[in-house]
Amino acid sequence: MYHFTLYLKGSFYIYMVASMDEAYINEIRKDFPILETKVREGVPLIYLDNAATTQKPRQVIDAISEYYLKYNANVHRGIHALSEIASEKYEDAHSKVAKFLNAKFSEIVFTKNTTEGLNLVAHGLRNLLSRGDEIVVTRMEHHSNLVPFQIVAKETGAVLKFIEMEDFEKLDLNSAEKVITDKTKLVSIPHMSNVLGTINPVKEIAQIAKEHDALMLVDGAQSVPHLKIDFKNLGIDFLSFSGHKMLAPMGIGGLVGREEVLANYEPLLYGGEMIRNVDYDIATWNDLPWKFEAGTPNVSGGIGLGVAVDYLQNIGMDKVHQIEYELTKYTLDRFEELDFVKVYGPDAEHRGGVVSFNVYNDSGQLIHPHDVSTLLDENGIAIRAGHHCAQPLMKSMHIPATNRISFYIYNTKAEVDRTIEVLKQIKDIFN
Ligand code: C6P
Repeated sequence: MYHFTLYLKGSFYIYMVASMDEAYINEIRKDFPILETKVREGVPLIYLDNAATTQKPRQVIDAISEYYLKYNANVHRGIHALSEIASEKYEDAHSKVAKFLNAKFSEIVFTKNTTEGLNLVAHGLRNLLSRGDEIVVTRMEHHSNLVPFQIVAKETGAVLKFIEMEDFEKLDLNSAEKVITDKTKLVSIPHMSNVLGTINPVKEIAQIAKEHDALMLVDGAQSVPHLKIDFKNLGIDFLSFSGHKMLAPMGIGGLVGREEVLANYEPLLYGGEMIRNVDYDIATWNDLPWKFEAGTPNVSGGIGLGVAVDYLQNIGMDKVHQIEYELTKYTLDRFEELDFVKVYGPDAEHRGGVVSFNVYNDSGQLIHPHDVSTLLDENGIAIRAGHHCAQPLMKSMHIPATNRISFYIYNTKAEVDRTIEVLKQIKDIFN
């Protein structure tokens, strides 16, 4: 609760409040056995690659083990005790996610990941598009929210349009007003950029989309794990996210879809589980959400996602955001002191816990992010370096790649300090 320090007078109280939060983070860290890892002899792990995937708490790992140790069975098929327990727990997980995001049970489709959810929407869009119709995305897309729409546009003769950015920091709302028109059938934006960290004005853009009767999809890969989300209140039609970026295992995620839209939407996959009645020549579809979950689902993953949601709700999403905000603000302030580091994206108030940056030597030459991340790794520090699956954004910024630090609930300011210490050494090596 560092921000309380603003209202308290006297350094003693400031110290007390600050150390309370440190103790709180240390308690959280105890739930993540992997954080005790020594990357190599005497080198502890500093994990700052959470936008790629987060670590998993013991509670989630235990829930997955429990499923396989005690009640492994297929769901919605067997009339036997194990299948009943598995089905109940799997459905419970849908209920937990629905509550977490303020959506209805029928609106929660479990998918493999964000990418699958985005593809599901793109696939169904084929039925709604005619030649000359338009799909609108942004200039800051992850490939997963771009390539599926490139393909659909090519197949249907639709046109792909882009909301422009201002100073590579935020979306330009004037541009959104211009490119979203009555020809637009779908608008899809990232809630939070995985490169710039920018938190985008979803509600405002959804309102523009609505004025033109366009569907609104949000790529929530980087927001659902970090922000309090109210699906209903956002006024959107679809929201896609990944479990593995929010403490859950890999291979599970969700697409939230407005019930009225999902009811008439085309599934991505056909087969078992998603049907109601099948004849040799025709079939009808199951109720929501099962119409979109063809085949045997990832039952243990779904249950793990439910437990991850419990874990986050115990902390509280406001608190999650606060922890990340403090770390991000601290990092941006410390980077400001360093003349050899260039940071991309907006200030801490307008971004989530993602900080992309580049490092330059004393002659002003870029030290390639792959070299930086390799040397950080030698010191046990895991960050991501590269184009972050956003090649068009990198090209428009005229940079080959960036380094990226990304935070979650278990990171500390001491980890940021250590990273900066090593970055200074790296700069000296490249002089
Ligand atoms: N970004 C990163 O390191 P999947 O792979 O389906 O779980 O998530 C795809 C995805 C979609 N949109 C955004 C904004 C994302 O950040 C990601 C995943 C990871 O930035 C892996 S490339």
